[in-house]
Amino acid sequence: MSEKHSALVERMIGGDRTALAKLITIVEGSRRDASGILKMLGPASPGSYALGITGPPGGGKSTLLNRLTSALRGKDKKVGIIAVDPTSPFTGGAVLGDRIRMLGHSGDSSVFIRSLGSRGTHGGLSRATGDIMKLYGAFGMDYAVIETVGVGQTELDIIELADTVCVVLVPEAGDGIQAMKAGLMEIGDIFVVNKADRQGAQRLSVELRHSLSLVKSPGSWEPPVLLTTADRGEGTEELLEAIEKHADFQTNSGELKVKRNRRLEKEFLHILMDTVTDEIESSFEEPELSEILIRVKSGELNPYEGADVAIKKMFRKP
Ligand SMILES: Nc1nc2c(ncn2[C@@H]2O[C@H](COP(=O)(O)OP(=O)(O)OP(=O)(O)O)[C@@H](O)[C@H]2O)c(=O)[nH]1
Ligand SMILES: [Mg+2]
Repeated sequence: MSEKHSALVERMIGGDRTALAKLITIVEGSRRDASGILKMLGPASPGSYALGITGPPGGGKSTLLNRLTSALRGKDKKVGIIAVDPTSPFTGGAVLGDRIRMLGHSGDSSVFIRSLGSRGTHGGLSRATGDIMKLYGAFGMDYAVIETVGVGQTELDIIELADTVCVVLVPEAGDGIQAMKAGLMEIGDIFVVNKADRQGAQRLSVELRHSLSLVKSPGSWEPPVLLTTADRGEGTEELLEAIEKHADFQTNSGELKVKRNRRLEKEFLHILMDTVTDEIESSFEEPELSEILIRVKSGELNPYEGADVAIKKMFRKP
């Protein structure tokens, strides 16, 4: 089996999109298989620049991303997209196809789009998203873009994988307040008021600038607030410029390196804990340990005591 995986990895690195698609499916479906495949990619390479697009549902994130993708393609950049919908039980094309609105790029071999729902992502959506981003990096994508609806903890965990986070809001009643409640003000590097063709866009942008000015600190990045009308493509170039500016700022200040190093540390600890959990589960197949389990189950052994004994046996501690 790993033979087959290594052949797929080789083909994927050589630019084969079908191999990339297959690897994504495998990585999404099983943490163990993902581990085997990602080990083949070697040490963490710089990979793709990770961009996160988040905000309330229906704000025009996908429409904006579609435009942004065209702008990036205009600069000959390769783009890998992951549309994450934690509330959707579906994965794959048919249902989410509509959400992504990327039909304009379907024939472009330098754009790859994947949808992720809660079903089928063994080991968590955030794990799967991070692993797919690594595949995009190995495939040679310049940008790996994550689109997610910014509402809950799962989404916040996912958006932490991004080097630059764009928060997309719309001039609808309470959107600014919602953003603050959902913790979006803290995570945004760039704020976009989309649907600028609608009333209240200017007012929302002023409100946002005001709240951002209150938390400003000298020497740090000052998140810009941009106006866009995504369905007409207005404001896309300015958005791309802001993204590039933020990337440069972080590179020059050293923040990007710090952010990525921290992410690697967190990922490593997660992997380590998952691996230990797997080890523990499989070690109960050994008679010595299953006996401890039986004694705990029957009430003969206190669970805390049982855990101490089990750990000692598992890790061969004296
Ligand atoms: N009036 C107006 N409508 C827009 C604009 N941008 C997007 N829309 C429309 O808003 C609707 C939602 O757009 P999407 O791009 O699907 O929004 P989304 O944020 O990706 O939605 P979810 O992924 O479902 O959360 C669509 O009908 C778009 O055509 C805009 O600038 N102005
Ligand atoms: Mg969308």
